[in-house]
Amino acid sequence: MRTGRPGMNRLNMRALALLAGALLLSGAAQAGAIVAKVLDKAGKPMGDAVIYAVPVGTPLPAFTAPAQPVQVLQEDMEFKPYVTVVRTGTPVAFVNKDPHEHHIKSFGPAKEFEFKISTSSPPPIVFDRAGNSVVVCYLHGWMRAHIHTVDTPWFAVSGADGLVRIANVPNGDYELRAWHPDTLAPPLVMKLKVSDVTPLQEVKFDHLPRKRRSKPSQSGYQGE
Ligand SMILES: [Cu+2]
Repeated sequence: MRTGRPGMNRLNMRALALLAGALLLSGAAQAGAIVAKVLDKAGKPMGDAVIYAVPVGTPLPAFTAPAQPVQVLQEDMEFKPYVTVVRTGTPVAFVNKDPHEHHIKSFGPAKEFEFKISTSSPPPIVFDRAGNSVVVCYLHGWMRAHIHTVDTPWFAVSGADGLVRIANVPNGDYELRAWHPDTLAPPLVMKLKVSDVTPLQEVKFDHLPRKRRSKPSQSGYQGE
């Protein structure tokens, strides 16, 4: 039956025109996602890498502080997460979920601080300078975390499968930078053009992940 066809076509045309209009309207704000796979020197997937995109030739969007501070927990006698990445200016709150006191100290250069934390949390700390801070606990030597501050809103940390996804990155030219806590080398830098379809990026480091110091298994810290 051909009688219904012209109507269908008109409908489709109208839908297409609406779609094209919507795309035109959003033209300036078209954004894609950056997806990367992080590998170690042996070619195996590597977690805990900070991947961030710095625009080239276009200014950074204005910073707006998040409504709530980013949290780093002390839970089960560990810092969670191990690696946190924030944009410069972001407040970070330390929250102790353990029934024990922790004595937290950070080593710069990005932000240095030291405090004891039990049931009440100290005020959030504003990470106002780009760079890395290593965070340790003086009472529990295995506890360690990294808070990595970057001057861009587009960042992510790789999972154990090595995968990273940074969503809503406006189309354009970027430097994709990659930092990992187990190397003192400066971040890797790759040029990247973000478009509607940005191919998977491979980020390969020149080191192997270090074995992390684990907490004692037979201690009374495990639960009470
Ligand atoms: Cu502790």
